[in-house]
Amino acid sequence: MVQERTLPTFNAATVKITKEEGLRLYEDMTLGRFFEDKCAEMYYRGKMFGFVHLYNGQEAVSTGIIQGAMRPGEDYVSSTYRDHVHALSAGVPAREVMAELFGKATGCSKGRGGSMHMFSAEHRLLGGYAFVAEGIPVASGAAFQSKYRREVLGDESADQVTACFFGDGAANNGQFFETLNMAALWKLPIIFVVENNKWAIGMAHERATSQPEIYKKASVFNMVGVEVDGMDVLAVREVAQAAVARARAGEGPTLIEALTYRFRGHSLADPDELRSKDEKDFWFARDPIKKLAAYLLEHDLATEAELKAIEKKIQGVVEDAVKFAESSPEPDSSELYRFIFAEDE
Ligand SMILES: Cc1ncc(C[n+]2csc(CCOP(=O)(O)OP(=O)(O)O)c2C)c(N)n1
Ligand SMILES: [Mg+2]
Repeated sequence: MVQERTLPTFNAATVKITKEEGLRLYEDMTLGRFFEDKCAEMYYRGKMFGFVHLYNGQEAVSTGIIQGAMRPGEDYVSSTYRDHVHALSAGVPAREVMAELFGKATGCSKGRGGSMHMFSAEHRLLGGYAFVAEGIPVASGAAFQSKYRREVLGDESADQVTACFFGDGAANNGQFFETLNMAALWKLPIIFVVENNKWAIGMAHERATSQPEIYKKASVFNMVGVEVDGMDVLAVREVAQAAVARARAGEGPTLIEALTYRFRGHSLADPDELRSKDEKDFWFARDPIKKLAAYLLEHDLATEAELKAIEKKIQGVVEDAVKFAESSPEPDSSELYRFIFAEDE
């Protein structure tokens, strides 16, 4: 049997959630999963180019943080190259994410970004960043401007919180340490979310870091650090709500380490031969979508028929996104130099 780090316990009996919110979380996670299963199909059919990194298995993190604790579209989100599902949770329409993956002009980054560079000013998605840890200082800049506008310029409406997602591998990069120091010093309204999926491509987390419990690194910055079972959307939602409340109250950042696992290889080009069957089985048995479904059924917050109806609806959303992407135009070559610099409206 593999030695897995003990997942923190969570008392689901204390959860307060309405039926409406429970179903919303279920819908968001289902969208993430179905959307990406379709991405794999489209990639292998040659519809997408470049590297495509899927998020299957990690959905409870995106949904629990963004949909469970933030104000999607008002608060800021920054991501990595594994960004499709963060974009969907932040409210970017599935059509625009799929069209971006197809490199079409109707994509959220106008077909210029592709899989690793989802962006939407409208949805306050600060971008997917392909350089490991690159989003950490960018997200902190967004958090800084909220604080500056509120406290220095007196704009009471500038109470946005920023969620900054990155991986275990990124937590060994210098930008992590420099930025967490400043964010704590300046009490920025930000939550740093490390999605510890145990691997950085083929590098096992334990082989790359002196302190594998990443949340403990927060203490040296006088920052709150918490670990959470990243396969349990309700547990993620709870720690995220506390972190967002702290950030909005001006009490500074939190480092959340979500223990999770990607169900597929690093990218769709990865044959995924390094990870053991035992390890995969351990995590497959903790599928976050099945876990939420069981909770909702057990607590009379949903019926089988309601969950099936959501799945059917989402299948339709994903099919529609593919049709939209396929029938959308390529970016026009006359516009090759557009969108490099900001334009006057
Ligand atoms: C600065 C930098 N160094 C190296 C790479 C190559 N690279 C791409 S993904 C990756 C692994 C990152 O792993 P992690 O942060 O755990 O994220 P995950 O892929 O597990 O979501 C590396 C080293 C890169 N993109 N950027
Ligand atoms: Mg990783």
